[in-house]
Amino acid sequence: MKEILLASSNAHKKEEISAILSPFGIKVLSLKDVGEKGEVRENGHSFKENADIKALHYYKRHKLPIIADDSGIEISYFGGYPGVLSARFMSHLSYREKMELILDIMKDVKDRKAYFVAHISFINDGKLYGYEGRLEGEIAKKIKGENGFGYDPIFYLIEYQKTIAELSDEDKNHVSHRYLALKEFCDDIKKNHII
Ligand code: ITT
Repeated sequence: MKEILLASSNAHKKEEISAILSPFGIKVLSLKDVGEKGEVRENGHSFKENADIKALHYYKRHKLPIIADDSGIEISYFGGYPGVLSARFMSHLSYREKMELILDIMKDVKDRKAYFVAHISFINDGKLYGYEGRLEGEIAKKIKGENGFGYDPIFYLIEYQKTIAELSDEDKNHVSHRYLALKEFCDDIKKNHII
């Protein structure tokens, strides 16, 4: 098994990324496994910049192959907001309250288009690689479902007629923005042996 350190303190990301990468013979280590607390200032202006910041930070300290994920939700009606600020937007509110606020603001809005975006940065042997996944959906009318994390209960997939939080973990990991980015990463491993 090849080992990669995940530069993230989000346990949900760890679960999803491990499930997607384990069939490729990759074991994902968490920051806890290497005694890290996971505090990095994410002051980039794009998903790529923030994923690079996280990956480089831990590469300097551990010299292991590092993978980092920076992701978020872009809502068309808000001009793409909260985007890179998805984790920090309205941080005094719980996710449930944030979602209620969004649904309330958008209750009569017709343009409900939204995107989940994930940028995966990978560093090995001093080389930096990047992969991006983008999933189109709609902001649901109601909060629905218990699975997943973050904004999954309001992200509606027309193809499934369900929110992502109503999908099984397995189904989410076959369609998500994170899966789409990691698929490119796995293709690169197969073609170019980057690990
Ligand atoms: P790390 O930086 O430590 O990886 P984080 O949760 O702070 O953890 P981000 O800065 O990348 O990660 O913020 C991502 C936020 O975007 C996340 O907290 C959710 O609010 C949202 N998000 C990203 N992917 C999501 C997904 O698959 N489902 C629901 N919400 C998601």
